[in-house]
Amino acid sequence: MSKDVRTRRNFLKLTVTAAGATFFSPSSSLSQTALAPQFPGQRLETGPPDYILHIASSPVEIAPKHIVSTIAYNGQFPGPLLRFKEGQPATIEVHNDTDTPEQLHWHGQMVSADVDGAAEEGTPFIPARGMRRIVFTPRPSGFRFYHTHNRAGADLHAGQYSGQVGPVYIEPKHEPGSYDREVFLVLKEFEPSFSQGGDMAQDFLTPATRVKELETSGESAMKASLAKGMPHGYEVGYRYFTINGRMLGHGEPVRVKQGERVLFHVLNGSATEIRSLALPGHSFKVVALDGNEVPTPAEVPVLWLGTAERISAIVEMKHPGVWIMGDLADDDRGHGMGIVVEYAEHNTKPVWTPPRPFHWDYSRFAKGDATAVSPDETFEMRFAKDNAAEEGFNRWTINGVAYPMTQAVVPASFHLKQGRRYRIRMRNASDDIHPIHLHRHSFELTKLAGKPTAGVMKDVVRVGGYQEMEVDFTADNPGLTLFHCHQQLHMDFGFMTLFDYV
Ligand SMILES: [Cu+2]
Repeated sequence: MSKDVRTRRNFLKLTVTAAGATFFSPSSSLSQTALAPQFPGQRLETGPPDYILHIASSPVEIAPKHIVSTIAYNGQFPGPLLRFKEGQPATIEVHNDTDTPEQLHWHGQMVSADVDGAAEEGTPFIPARGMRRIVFTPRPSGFRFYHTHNRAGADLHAGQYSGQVGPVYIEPKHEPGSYDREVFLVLKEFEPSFSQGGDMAQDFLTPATRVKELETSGESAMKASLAKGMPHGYEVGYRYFTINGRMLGHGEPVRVKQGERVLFHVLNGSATEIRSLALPGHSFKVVALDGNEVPTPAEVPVLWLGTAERISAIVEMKHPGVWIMGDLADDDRGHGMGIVVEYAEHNTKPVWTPPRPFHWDYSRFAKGDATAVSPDETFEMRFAKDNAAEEGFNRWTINGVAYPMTQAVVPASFHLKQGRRYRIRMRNASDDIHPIHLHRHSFELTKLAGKPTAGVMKDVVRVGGYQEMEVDFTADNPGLTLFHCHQQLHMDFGFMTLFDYV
């Protein structure tokens, strides 16, 4: 990733074409609202809301006198931490103070489609200069988040390229683990620009087994495209990198005491990037992935998170000093992706030392020796890239079909029966890593690059280039359900599909 990002940032800045933007114009979004299904069960609560959110254009000071202009929640980045109690209904008023209809998605929660915040599922838009009052019962417990679900297309000010990201913590009925305090970290880049080409380094993922057939197919499609004189499809790079909205060295340090156990809740709030995080001289005891407790908590020297992934990890503070907790990529860390961790009574210059080489393996946190329950049915999905096919952007397909760029609601491609257990067998015929997300359900990782596993529950998982992965889920939340790659450039250009209940 690091090398790639650095390369991309050095590419000539490209002018954004207006053409792409028209795919995603507010007017077309509005007309979709009219087509959205009706939800007769929708409640209109009249009491005071638990939270009020305002979506508005806001300056964000990422370093002293260094202000970026973006769209944010309540004039701050990240958006306010929203705390809920599991199973206790909550009311939220979302005011949209912009001129663009918005979608606010409750990522990782098992809510209904009318409040989930995805136009593709039929959630009504929060009208431009309007308000929507929503009611849902927060669940499951743990670290979730909220973010815009607007498509951005070629508009690098829209969708998740903006500052519309905030953490959610749903308090469980009983709090597991012992720690002294919690620290929420939101990783986020600013000032995106387009570039072309660059391979994504992915040697941090293990198992690393590639499938020859997928590789041959992906590589030959790419060669054929380049032979026709096509350029590489657009990628996005960033100028500034932040944790909790401040560049490294310009925010408040995380102040700790020797012997403290600090529970970090880390969210990758990026639109497109995979991030790493290390703290010299310390290790992370991972206790939850995507907010769900893992069967086997384990210590790791580095965290790796795809877009929208969350990791909750306890760090025992036993190495006094002043440290940089940062991304392994020197260039990204040098441009701000880090935060200072400062022990009491220490005030030296913050130190960074790279950790030993480390590979990320989800199954490290799995149930030992367990095998997953057999599914009732298996869906096959093949992911592929049509290089630069959509006005210079890569077009992405699932089983040969790109989700239409001009329309919000299309018929579902996969059909579920309530109560049944399904397996999704994902085969990635591209060289990119895809952080795959299923709305309104959690899935269990059951096979990683050919290796069986069980017990790890997530809502986003990275599928490596030319790899296979299997995840299982129970159809327990009726309604239209969106499945997509969480990389904004991929989801906007076809990498989405819908499940429905029949
Ligand atoms: Cu993707």
